[in-house]
Amino acid sequence: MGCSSSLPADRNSGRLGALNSEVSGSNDAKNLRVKLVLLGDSGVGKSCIVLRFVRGQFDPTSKVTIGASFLSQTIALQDSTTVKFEIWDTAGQERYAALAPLYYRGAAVAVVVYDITSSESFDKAQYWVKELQKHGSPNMVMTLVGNKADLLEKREVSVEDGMEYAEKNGMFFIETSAKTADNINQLFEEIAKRLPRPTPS
Ligand SMILES: Nc1nc2c(ncn2[C@@H]2O[C@H](COP(=O)(O)OP(=O)(O)O)[C@@H](O)[C@H]2O)c(=O)[nH]1
Ligand SMILES: [Mg+2]
Repeated sequence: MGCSSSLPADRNSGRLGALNSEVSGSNDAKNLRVKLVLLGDSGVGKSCIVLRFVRGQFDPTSKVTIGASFLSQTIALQDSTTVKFEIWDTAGQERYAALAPLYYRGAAVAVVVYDITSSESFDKAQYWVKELQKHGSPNMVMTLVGNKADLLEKREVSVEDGMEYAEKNGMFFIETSAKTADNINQLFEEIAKRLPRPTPS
């Protein structure tokens, strides 16, 4: 079981519909639009992170993601720029690694997620980082996320290990909880701040 960010309701919801509007057009210096992909082992909480960020919800009983789902969310930064994240929440890439390049091709941002209660998922995260270093776009903003930070008593991966690995690989690192909402908005705000800005002509 897990979060499903692919409910049919997405399509017709006025709020998301408005944000999804293609009228917003292309990037300018003040309004960025970026493709973001999530990668990581199955069950680490990728869909829950997206759902928490886009809808402010956590639903531990909803279904697993089938295929890939697409959601978008726009945030405003202090300098009055807006960033529209077009979020590709993948499933299947966990098992069918060969499909993954289809998802991360052209992505400006990759969020690699592991579960702090699973050292196996941390190994898997490192696999994805290497994969992205080999095949992703060279100036991709890469982020390492240790999710389920609320499950402290079950922790298998230390903050230091996460931080050290991220630092070595030039990634931004944060621990989150989709359950308690801890650091979820911060994650996306920090990504937004690190995006390369188009130079005004
Ligand atoms: N305690 C806790 N459980 C979480 C958290 N995020 C996700 N989960 C649970 O982990 C399971 C997998 O989540 P899901 O988002 O479907 O993982 P995905 O396969 O990576 O998309 C679900 O049962 C969620 O309820 C979290 O931050 N804390
Ligand atoms: Mg999922």
